Amino acid sequence: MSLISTHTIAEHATASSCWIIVHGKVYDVTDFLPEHPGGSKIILKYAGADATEAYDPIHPPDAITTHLPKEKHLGVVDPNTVAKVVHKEVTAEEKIRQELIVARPSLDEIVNLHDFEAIAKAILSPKAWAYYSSASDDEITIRENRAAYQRIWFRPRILRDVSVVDWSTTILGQRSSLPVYISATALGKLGHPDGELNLTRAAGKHGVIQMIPTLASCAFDEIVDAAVPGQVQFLQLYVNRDREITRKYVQHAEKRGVKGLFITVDAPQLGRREKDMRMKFVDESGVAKVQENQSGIRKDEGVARAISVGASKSYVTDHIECINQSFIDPSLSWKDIPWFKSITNMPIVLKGVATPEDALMAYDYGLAGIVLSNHGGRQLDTARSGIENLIEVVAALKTRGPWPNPKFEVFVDGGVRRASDVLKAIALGASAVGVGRAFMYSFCAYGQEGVEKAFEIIQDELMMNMRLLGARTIDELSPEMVDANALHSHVGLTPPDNLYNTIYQPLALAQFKTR
Ligand code: 173
Repeated sequence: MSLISTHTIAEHATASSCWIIVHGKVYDVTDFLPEHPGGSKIILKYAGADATEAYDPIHPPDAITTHLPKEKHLGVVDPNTVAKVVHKEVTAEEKIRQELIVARPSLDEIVNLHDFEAIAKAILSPKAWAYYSSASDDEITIRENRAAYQRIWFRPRILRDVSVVDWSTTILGQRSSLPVYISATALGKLGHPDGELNLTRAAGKHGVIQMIPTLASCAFDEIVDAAVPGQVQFLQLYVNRDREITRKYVQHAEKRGVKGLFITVDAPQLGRREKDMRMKFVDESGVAKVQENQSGIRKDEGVARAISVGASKSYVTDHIECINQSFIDPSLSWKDIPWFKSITNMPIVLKGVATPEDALMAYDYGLAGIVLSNHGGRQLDTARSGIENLIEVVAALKTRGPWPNPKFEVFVDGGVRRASDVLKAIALGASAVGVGRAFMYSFCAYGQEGVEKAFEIIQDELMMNMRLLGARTIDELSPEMVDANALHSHVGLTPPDNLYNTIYQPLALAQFKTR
């Protein structure tokens, strides 16, 4: 491979000749500019220069090598020409962030899952925190996801010899050390250089099941390769408009040993996440930016929308490129279900069901289960919580036959932070619950060790709560152990969730220009 000097690369910094550096390799992306799903502008920002930092969080490492024809791979950067000391202006905010990273509490001081979130909030880049923490519109649903669990009260049983308790279970027929699986969250590398691999490695050590996101920062095969023999992984699927791409992806996943397919059905269009959207008006360090009127750039799109709405090249943020075009298909419908069943033998679960009507349809279509989810409050705001929907859904499914039904499992996700939340969901009929953000924040804060610590915390809490509840196994959890009478009441006083509320970042209003 030829060595190319940074000087030569810098000469190709326009739309008529555009070279970029990614991971030390030089690419001619001139012809690719009009095809880039994120638009050409974002690439041109790095024309003639190193684009790795912008590329990494949102592209699998092999995206550029597989999409760009071989003759456009020009060579490698001549290391002798790379400036040795790169002086980057460090803002006051960035300095504080760096100091906080060093001053993180030791892992021993972490006692609950909220701690990870608080640390992630302090040390993540403003862009990453905005993207991860945001939810749609007024962010009512994201908060309701927490509040709903607190409207359920326990009815513990006593004197049951709880010296031995076992919280292991099976999920879609697969052994799991916890009644909790790692739910899919996108763009892990925004928060940690190893991205989703932190989850894979921790899950492999602890026998926890990981759901691999379609929009992972790491390549799918990288995540599967990082699993230990026998480790169970599921796949979360965004259905591409081009069904051939989806077919290949699903069949590849099955061939690589993935044990369950979770099709996201609550996102025909992405919700408006205002914290994320406002980041367009803020620079990397969190300082408000004055906006110029750049044509072709809509200013109301955040990270998630920018990379998801393939239909229009104008939906682009300044700093985020598209990973993929058209991977969300708004025409997806029940009519597609037989096709999914024809292309895979994996159990198929619909992720994002919210009503008994749809739960029964999923059942009648012969699917393996549903996730009662509102996408972590990121889609339809004021949608009810999964845990609230669980009660009606289980009642409806009981009309189809005995319950629990080994052929049809119901999962719940959204707002789970405590083992008590997990136990409430299972008592009310869920097979297991999904946890997304909390595990992601644990690796943002401490990498793989953080995720392992999160598992340990959940186990400790499970042991204590199962003993106090009088349930020795997951099977012994029953509806009589909870009082969910207040669950459907959306008014009333509940003690405030102080830990969560301390972290919760209230939505902000539009900012005046700085003079
Ligand atoms: O919730 C999300 O942010 C999400 O699912 C998503 C969708 C498209 C791109 C990135 C993330």
